[in-house]
Parts: sequence; structure tokens; C-alpha cells
Amino acid sequence: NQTATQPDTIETSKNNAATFYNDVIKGLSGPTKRLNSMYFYDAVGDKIFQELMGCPEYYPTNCEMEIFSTKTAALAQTIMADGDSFDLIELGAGDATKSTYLLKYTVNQQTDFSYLPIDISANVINYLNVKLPLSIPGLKITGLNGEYFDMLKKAAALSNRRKVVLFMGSNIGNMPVPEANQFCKTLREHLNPGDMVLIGFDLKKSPKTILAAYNDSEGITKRFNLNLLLRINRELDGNFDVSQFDHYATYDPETGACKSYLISLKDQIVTIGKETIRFLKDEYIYMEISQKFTIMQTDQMAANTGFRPVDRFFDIKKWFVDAVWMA
Ligand code: AVJ
Repeated sequence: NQTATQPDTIETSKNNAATFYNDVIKGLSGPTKRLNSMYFYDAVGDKIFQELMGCPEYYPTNCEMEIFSTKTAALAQTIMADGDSFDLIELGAGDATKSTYLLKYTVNQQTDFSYLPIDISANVINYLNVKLPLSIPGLKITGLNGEYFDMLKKAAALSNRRKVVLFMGSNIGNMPVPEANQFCKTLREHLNPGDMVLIGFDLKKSPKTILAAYNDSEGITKRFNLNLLLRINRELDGNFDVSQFDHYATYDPETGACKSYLISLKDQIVTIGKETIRFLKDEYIYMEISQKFTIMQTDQMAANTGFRPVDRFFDIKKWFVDAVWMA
């Protein structure tokens, strides 16, 4: 059994500098330019995202925090189901602030469960392995450092208990809808009938509210996006001048797609390692999608991917939903 003093540190070879370089060059070499928002989260990006979560216009985190802090008992009842022992697996656990409400409550129910946070960041996993058993006495934790599906396989090899998978924060919104469907199908293939997932979806709401969250007046989201260019400078020997790029966010109420772009303010040439990237004035880099959903669309996604919706938890404004699906 892994404990706080024996953190699990399975490394993934896929998430290395060569992959980052290849993805960046590929994304910036085509007729239209794009970067993958999964690369936002280096140490600086993590800090900026923390800032963003404290910014009044950025509502999703607060909504989901409200759900976990005010509906803890109901959430726990649903995932504890028949009271049998289970594994609670969290994809992209971060600092586990929201899940801590659920963990504390569930530990106090004397239910036999283990918490298996999965994160691509070794720092995150080491932190959770050490800190959570201190703040939640009695918690059994096995942190898994690596890619989601590799670590889900690992989790399945560690135990054959019922599994509940948390995928919170509307992280699913950072995939285009077809990719999100494929992700859920793959997730389903890693689960057994009776297993559950809890997925956080940001819901459609006033377009002005959504746009403000991704175009905050302090410019935190702008810095968050520009940081990826600075990360390319730092890690891939790039020479982006971030003062020559502006941030532009859009929300389309029809499709629910909220997209971020960086716009080149002039004709310019950027080098990354030995590659040369040309930008025309006003040319864009497509940085990120944050898809918004209707409840019907979340049910549809469950049905499309081999799940059955069993419960849903809203914040008071109904801006966000944590949907519980059964495999
Ligand atoms: C990581 C999915 C919660 O899309 O809302 C915040 C990332 N991007 N502002 C989101 C993000 C711009 C965020 N999530």
C-alpha cells in the first residue's frame, strides 16, 4: 500500500520537452495557427490561474466550490451508493480544494474508500500525498503522477473495487465537443458497469457574463494566454515579444463555444529554436476553447458515450452543474 511517506511517482515519457516543441511548431506552421491550452499550466501559469480563480468575473470555480461546500452530504450519498468500499479517483486533482469537502465528509462516514488523485504534475502529487493526510486524518491516499488513462489503468491494477471518477472544473470544456465525446468514450472503456463519474460542466448563461469571465478587466486572462508565449521563450528558445500580441475572447451563444485568441499587432517574425514563424498584422493564434453546455447537451453526451445520468448538482444560480453518470 502506498502511503504519504511512499508517494507514487510514475513518470510519463510523453509529456517532455520534445513533445512540447513538436506540438508548438506543428501548431504554428499551418495555414492557421493554434496552440494547445493544456500547455498553459507551467509553474507561472498555475500561479496566474490561481489569481484568475480569485477574480470576481471568473465565476466557474466559485460556482463549483459552492456546490461542493453546500451540497457535500448529498454528493457523498450519491457517490457512496450502497455503502460498499470504493476508490475515489480524481482526474487533474490540482490542490484538491473542492474535493476536500467531499473527502472530509466521507472519511467521517466511516466508509471504506481510498482517494487516488491523478495529475500530470509530480509537484501536485507529492504535495497531496504529504498534505492531505494531515488536513484529513484517516484519509487513505495514493497519488498517481502521469497521464489520465495510463494512471486509470494503474488504479484498476491496484484494486478491483467500485470506482468513482471525479473530472471537475469544467476541464471537459477545454476540448472541442467531438474530442470531449471521444474522451468520455475512452473513460467509459476504463470503467466497469456500476462505476460512476462526476463531471463538472459550465452551463450556458448570459453571454455577457461568460465573456467577462474570459476577458476580465484586470487582464489576468490576457496574461494567462501570453504566458504560453513566454513559456515557449523560456523552454524552447523562442523570442516572442508579448507586447506585440493582444488577447481576444469570443463567446457564441449559438454553439456555446467560448474561444481565446492572441492577435499579432504587426507583421513580425518569431524564432523558436531553429524554426522561423511569420505573423501578418492581425493574424491570430487560436489558444483555447471553453465550451458551455445546456443540461440537455450533457445528458446527450452521457448517452452518446455509454453512461446513464443519475444525479446532478447545481449552484444556486444554475450557472454550473456537477453531473453524476453511471457506467
Ligand atoms: C481550466 C477549464 C477551468 O476553461 O474556464 C480559465 C481555464 N481559461 N480562463 C476554463 C481557463 C481561461 C478554465 N478551466
